[in-house]
Amino acid sequence: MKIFKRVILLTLAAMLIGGSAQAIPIPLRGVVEGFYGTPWTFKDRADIIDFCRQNNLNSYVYAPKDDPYHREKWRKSYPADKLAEMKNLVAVAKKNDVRFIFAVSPGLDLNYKGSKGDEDFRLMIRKLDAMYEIGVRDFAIFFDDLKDDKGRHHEDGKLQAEFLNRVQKNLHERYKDVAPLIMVPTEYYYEDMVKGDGLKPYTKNLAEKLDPRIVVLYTGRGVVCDGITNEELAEANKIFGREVGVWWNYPVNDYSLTPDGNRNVKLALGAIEKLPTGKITAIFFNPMEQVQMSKIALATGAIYANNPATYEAAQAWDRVLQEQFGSLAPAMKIFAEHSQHMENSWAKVGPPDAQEFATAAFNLVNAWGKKSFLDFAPLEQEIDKTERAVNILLRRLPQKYLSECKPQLEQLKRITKADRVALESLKTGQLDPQLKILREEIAANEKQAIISEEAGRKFIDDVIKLLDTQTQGKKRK
Ligand code: LOG
Repeated sequence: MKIFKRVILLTLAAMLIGGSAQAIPIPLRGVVEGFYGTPWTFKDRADIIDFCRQNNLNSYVYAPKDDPYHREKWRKSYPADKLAEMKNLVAVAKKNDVRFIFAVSPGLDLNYKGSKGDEDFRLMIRKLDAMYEIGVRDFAIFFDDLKDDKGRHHEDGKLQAEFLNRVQKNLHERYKDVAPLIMVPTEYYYEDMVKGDGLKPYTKNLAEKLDPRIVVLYTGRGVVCDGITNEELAEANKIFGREVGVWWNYPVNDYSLTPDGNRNVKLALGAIEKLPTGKITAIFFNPMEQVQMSKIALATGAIYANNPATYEAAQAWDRVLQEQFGSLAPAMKIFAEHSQHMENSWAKVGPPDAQEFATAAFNLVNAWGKKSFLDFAPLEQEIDKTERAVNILLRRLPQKYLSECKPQLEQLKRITKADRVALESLKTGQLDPQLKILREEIAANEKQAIISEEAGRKFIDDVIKLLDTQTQGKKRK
């Protein structure tokens, strides 16, 4: 009995020590409205700020690329109506205990030298002062995306640093309650900072001259990349001589383009993953124009940012889907599984889409190639499951979500319909002529929605290829 008691006590003690290891949240954590495309409305922003509070995120960065007053016409003051909306938003942020970080991107035409330089400095201060007056206490200046058509930029790291130092000094001399300035360099991802064994001159000069109190944000190895390791973060810290913050480009989808220029055609509905488990000073997640759909990834990001060391992407994803979609969570998970991975020639992030579906399809195609036993059941189940989920969501998802994801749901519906025809074609060994028509319909609709490229869509293409070559083979005989 005594021994038994001791075992229980020891177990309890171990649980207390091990299980309650103190969470260490990232000090600055939140959302950066930093995407290209239609900026969010003030209602969207108030909603996201409320979402931040609920999820223990403490910052919202105002940096919509296509707000002219943020970038192209940065010198201009906000008109009275916009300023009034901004003031309301700042008050909402304050009420929610969320820092409202106001950012300007002056790099397109900022002058650094001479009287023009002095004038631009004055205009920048005027711009920030107007924000101070409506209650903003956090400021950021961004210099990203200043490359020309040839992929070159003409920025001088020393001049940029001097400009930022001067802004920081001016603000801090006049105001006692302003937070350290935040900046994004022109070379903001690792592969753009280095050449051969050394740093490129811009980064070297910027790092050397920049006031050590100014917070630098970087995006990782690339602009949109498949994670950041602790070592990579340490390397960036070393380069800049300070603890850098992370600007994380997921779930942003402004680079998901169709040839005719439509944006945001694929939704990023996966969990945040592969981020550093050690100490980070700041992290901001760049969302999609689709504000409600962004909340899946953002809420997992919040779980991450509140305790990076213990974060488990799959577990966080389940929890978030349950919290946000309740009884629709199982259907939503199936849909989201088909829409996580973002990839193009320069970007790669997010878990692979619908892995079980893709594996079932791969096994079948593979078995066909090897002329071995064809087990149709696993893929048939995946198709059934997906089709059911899509139908449930199209019928029952509240309008605020449906208005953001209906094209993608309908596209997944087209894909699963074609998958079923493809599966039947494999069963009979004959290519159903319907399949190519369905495939063309899918292609035509990719102007609005892209989903499941390497899972559902790939199976259609694989089957067309398999059965086409077979018929051609027959013809040749
Ligand atoms: C932009 C950002 C954009 C994102 C994804 C940074 C620092 N800047 O290529 O505004 O939403 O990539 O397209 C960016 O990431 N530049």
